[in-house]
Amino acid sequence: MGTSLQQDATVASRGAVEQYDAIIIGAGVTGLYQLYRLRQLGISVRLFDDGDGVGGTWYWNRYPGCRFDSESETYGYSFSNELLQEWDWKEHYSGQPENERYLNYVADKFKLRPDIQLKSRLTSAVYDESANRWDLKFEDGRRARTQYLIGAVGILSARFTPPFEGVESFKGRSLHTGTWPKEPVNLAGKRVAVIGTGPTAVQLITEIAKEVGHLTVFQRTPNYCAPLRNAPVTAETQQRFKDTYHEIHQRIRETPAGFAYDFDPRKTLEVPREERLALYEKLWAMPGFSKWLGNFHDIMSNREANEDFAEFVRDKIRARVKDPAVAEKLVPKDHPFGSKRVPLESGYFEQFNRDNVLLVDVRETPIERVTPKGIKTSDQEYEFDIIIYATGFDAVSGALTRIDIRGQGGRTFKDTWADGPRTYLGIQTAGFPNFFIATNSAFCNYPVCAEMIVEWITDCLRYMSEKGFKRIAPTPHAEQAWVEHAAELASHTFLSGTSSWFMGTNIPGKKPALLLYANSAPNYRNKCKEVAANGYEGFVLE
Ligand code: NA7
Repeated sequence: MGTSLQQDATVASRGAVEQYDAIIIGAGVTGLYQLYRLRQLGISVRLFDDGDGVGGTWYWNRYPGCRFDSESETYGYSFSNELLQEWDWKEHYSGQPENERYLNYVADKFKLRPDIQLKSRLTSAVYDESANRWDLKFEDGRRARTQYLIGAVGILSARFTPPFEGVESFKGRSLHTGTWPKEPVNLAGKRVAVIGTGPTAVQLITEIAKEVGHLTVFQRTPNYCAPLRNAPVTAETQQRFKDTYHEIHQRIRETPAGFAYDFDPRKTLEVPREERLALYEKLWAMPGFSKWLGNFHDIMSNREANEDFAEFVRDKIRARVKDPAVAEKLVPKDHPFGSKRVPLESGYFEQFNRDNVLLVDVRETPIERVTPKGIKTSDQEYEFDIIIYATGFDAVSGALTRIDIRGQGGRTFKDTWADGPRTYLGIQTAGFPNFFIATNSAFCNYPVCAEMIVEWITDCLRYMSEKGFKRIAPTPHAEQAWVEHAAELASHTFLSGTSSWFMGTNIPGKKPALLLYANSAPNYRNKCKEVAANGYEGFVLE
């Protein structure tokens, strides 16, 4: 494909405008695979990333304790049997250093590096309608022009620090978990604050509590944390993975959320109490998200069913925390189980039994400001050497709306998405031709749907080349129907009642909207396939 395109693709020297057929933004799981696939089309393609290494999420989030909460064997790429056979996962829930090594291994194995430009932050992308090209500007002044622009920026990459008064005034060290330094951070003996108790903080706190001098955890919302039950992968299990990858991948493509477990089809409250409890205990003893995604199917739609399991989890928390007053603060009571991402933990609650760990409930005593010495709540000033913001991300839309993207008629992407994501299939937005959003925004184990989206985009570009099309964008009608359909699905969940990154309500001023597509992954995949099979129904190809 693309010989003619390739002919006019000239990589200009620095200072001039570089020209490509396709540009990918982001060197994470999706971007690397997209690069691999597009190169197979024979077009000129360049991948740009802000970091000075590949890995995306697994490059940036190098805070202590960072690891998968997906099973390792389901997170690796499935596209290359050679890769599957070569790579040994050391733990069932692999840690960040190994995950970063894995993605570097992939970049080397498939010789992706020559087409990757690191330390390049995209600041603007403007569509030139007459030439059907995207003009890109990077922070360092670099400029590039491309026919196809692919945003593989991830759903959790735009870091969020709450706008506390005085953040800049703090004289100690401030860190965000999402931009953790490469050099080791010496926490030994230090007075450390962690703001946040989401999945990131839960991993971090468990890891650092034993090392720091004193740790103060500022909690706004307690979470239904559940045991991860990580373990090393034995040689025998490793071999089993390698021998059965075909079955593993087939299974995770069939389940609703891309994991190797499926919901129990029975209705919670129709199952006798003793039997229910036996299932809860069984799930609790199992690793990973089994207690969420292997539970009765109606825990995510029926309040009473949800409450039945939520109470089981609350008792599990109470049993682990010695001081009953601290335990009650750690017990979530104001939102249903699963309406926020369930943090998986390996000894989190026990950290609050340590003498050097203090829990501050910021609903009781709100943070008033950050001071030069530490954090001032309505109650007192706490002094720190280090403040760690484990305060999450401007999810899904943030990474794109922070770039100045302008489509047809100068329309900005930020304005277009002001009320929430506006897409068709999650992949394209009307008025932004040849701009593809290569992120998995389904409720799905990330790489499982990301691989599908990359393949869909690749097939689409191949189809366009074969048919002589130069431009693709969804019709406003197809987009509107998709937005309504996504909202309709969202209305059947109870996610909208809880503040979380799922809803965007963790970001002050962000309009509440479910940011993820609340359909099962197989339904989503089938819909994408069907659209392609019908000649990209709902898209205008020119
Ligand atoms: P999350 O899940 O968004 O958690 C952020 C945490 O920071 C959460 O406990 C928030 O409390 C807390 N937060 C945010 N703003 C404030 C303010 N202003 N004051 C006090 N506390 C605050 O991000 P994570 O990084 O933990 O996890 C994101 C995803 O990464 C996760 O779902 C996994 O998929 C991987 P809140 O709950 O909003 O009251």
